[in-house]
Amino acid sequence: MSRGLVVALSGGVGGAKLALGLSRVLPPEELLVIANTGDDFEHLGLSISPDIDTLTYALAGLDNPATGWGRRDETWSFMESIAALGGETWFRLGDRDLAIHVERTRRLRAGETLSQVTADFCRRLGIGPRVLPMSDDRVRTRVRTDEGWIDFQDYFVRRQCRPVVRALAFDGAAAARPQPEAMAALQTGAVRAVVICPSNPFISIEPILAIPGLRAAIANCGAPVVAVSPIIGGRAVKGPTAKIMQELGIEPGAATVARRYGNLLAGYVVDPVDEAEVAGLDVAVTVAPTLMSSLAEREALARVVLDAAGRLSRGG
Ligand code: FO1
Repeated sequence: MSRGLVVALSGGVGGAKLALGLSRVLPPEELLVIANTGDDFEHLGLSISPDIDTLTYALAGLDNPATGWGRRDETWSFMESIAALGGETWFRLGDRDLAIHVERTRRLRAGETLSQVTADFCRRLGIGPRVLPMSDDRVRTRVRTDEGWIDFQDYFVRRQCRPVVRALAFDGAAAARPQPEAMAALQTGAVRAVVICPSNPFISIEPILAIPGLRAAIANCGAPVVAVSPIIGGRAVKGPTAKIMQELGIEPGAATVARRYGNLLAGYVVDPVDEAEVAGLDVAVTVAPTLMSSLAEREALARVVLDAAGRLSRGG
C-alpha cells in the first residue's frame, strides 16, 4: 500500500545527496525529483544539463565522489585533444560524461523533449525514481555582476564565482510551462511530502519555484513542504551560497534561507550548530546533522525529513 508520493526539488551536488538518500529509503514509484534546469547551457555545440546529470549520476551510483559532478573513474582524452585544437577546456567534460551530452544534444535536435531524453537515460541507467526537469522550455539563470550580465556557468565555473553578484535572473522562466507530469503528480492529492533539498536556494531552488504554476501547485498539493538548510553555521556546505547571500545584501544563515522560502515551508531541518539561529522561525524546526558525507548519512537525513513531514501531516 503506497504511503503517497514524495516530490523532491533539487539542484546539483547538495540536493543530489539527499535525493539519493530518499531513493534509498523509498520505493522507486514513491519518489519524483524535479530538477533545476536554469544551469543548462550550450557549450562546444552541446546541450548541457548539469543538475539533471548530477542527479542522474548520483541516483545511478556513477557520480564522482570527489567533485559531486561528472562521472567517477573518468578519463580526459577528449579534453586533452580539444585543448590541442584550441578548444575551450574551462568546463571539464570527461570521456565517459561526454556521451550523455552528445546523445542528449542529438535527441533534442531530433525533436525529443528534455523530459523524454531524461526519462530514457534514467531507464537505461537503471534509475527507478522519476527525474523530471522543472520545464521542457528553455530557462537560463543569468548573473548580473559589476561587469554586466553573464551566463551562470560562466560565473560559476569559468570565473569560479569570483565576480560580485548584484542580481540573479531566470531568463525564460515567465514563459516556461511547468513539466506536465510533475504538475499532474502535485495535483493528484496523493503527495505525502514535498522536500526542498539542500541546494543553493537562489541558483537551484528559486528557478524551479519561478516556473508559473509550480509554486502554487506545491503550496496546494495538500502535503507538508519540508526544506533542509543548505547552510551549516553560516557557511554553505559547498559552493557560493554564503558569498552570493552577502553580495545580495542578505544575511547568510539558515534562518534567512527559511525566510526566503516564505510561507511555502511547514518544516525546516537544520544542523545542531544552527539550532539557536532558527529558534524564532514560524516553521516547525527539526534539528539533525545535515552534513551528508556518507551514504548512511544521506539515508539518515532522508528519514529525518520524512519523519518531520509525517509529524506535520498528523498535525504534530
Ligand atoms: N563544475 C565545475 O566547477 N567545474 C567543471 O569543470 C564542471 C564541469 C561539469 C561537467 C558536467 C556537469 O554535469 C557538471 C559540471 N560542473 C562543473 C558542475 C556544474 O557547473 C554545477 O554542478 C552546477 O551547474 C551548479 O549546481
